[in-house]
Amino acid sequence: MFKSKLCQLLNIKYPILQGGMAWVATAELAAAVSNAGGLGLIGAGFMPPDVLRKEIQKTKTLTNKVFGVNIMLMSPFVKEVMQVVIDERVSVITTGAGNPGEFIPALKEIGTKIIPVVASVALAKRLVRIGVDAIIAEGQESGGHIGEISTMSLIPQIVDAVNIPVIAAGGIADSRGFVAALALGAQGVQIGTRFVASLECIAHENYKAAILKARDRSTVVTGIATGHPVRIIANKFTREYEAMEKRGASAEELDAMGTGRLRIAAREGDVDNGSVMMGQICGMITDIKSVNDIIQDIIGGIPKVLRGINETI
Ligand code: TUI
Repeated sequence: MFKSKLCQLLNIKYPILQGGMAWVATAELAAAVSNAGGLGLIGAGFMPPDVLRKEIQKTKTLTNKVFGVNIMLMSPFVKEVMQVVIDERVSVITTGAGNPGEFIPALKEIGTKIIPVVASVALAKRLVRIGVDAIIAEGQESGGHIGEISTMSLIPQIVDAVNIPVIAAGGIADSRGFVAALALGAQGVQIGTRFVASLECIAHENYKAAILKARDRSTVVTGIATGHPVRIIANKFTREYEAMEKRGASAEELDAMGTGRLRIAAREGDVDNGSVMMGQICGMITDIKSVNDIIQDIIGGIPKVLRGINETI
């Protein structure tokens, strides 16, 4: 059924990647997504290299399918983490929040597929020239660290600008989003928030409950002034952060205030003082189900969406 170039490139059944989300995308979620026919990824976030190595080794015990690692380029351990990925011969890496250019030659040498996340046409073009294998184009609907362009505007512009597979991310959680992404020219999708609201995801139950409770306008973007915009649920923490911004706090003070907040939310379940990252599609997510059911519901729902389109045009 899937002739997507991405399935051949990555050796996966369905062109569905799981977002490599720090503190929630562990071996359990990555293995579940890969076992269900997508591409699961460990979110390395700010993980020290030895912790990542253990997580990779754990994933290998949970699945014999391909999986990947998402590397946060703002991590202080980025160089060491890249070395772990190389040592462990991880098949695919995605990168977030920066330009992975300096690491590309070493990864290409061992055949690791490199798929950076970009939020602009300019960066996509630059990365294609230095040999990346595909591009994840992430709209500002996404959770966590984001760019400025919406998925609807970003995907077709990146598709027109590059000659490698484009994966759409931001605001996708069901068959409609999947078909829409392909209509815009993408070869596949990356899904984050929907996979956090799964049985297999180890995120704290309060975090999952916050996704189910959230509506379309529940998220805000903090950090625009510091140059690190992050989409999170509006809560006590974001109100305190905004108050500090109004008082004229420095970028360093503001960044320091945000440090460690994602772990508090995702692992300790403090959804008032923590940074509860999620995408704007959260308003549509109303149940916790297995990763396999999430993927099968998306794939199984495609014919109905296509029939609906055919009846309309
Ligand atoms: O990276 C993400 N999402 C993330 S990372 C993260 S951890 C974090 N914690 C606190 C503050 C900030 C981050 C949480 N969520 N998504 C991928 C992504 N990358 N979205 C946008 C970008 C991006 C933005 C600008 C990539 C490159 C870029 O410009 C780099 C350049 O050189 O132009």
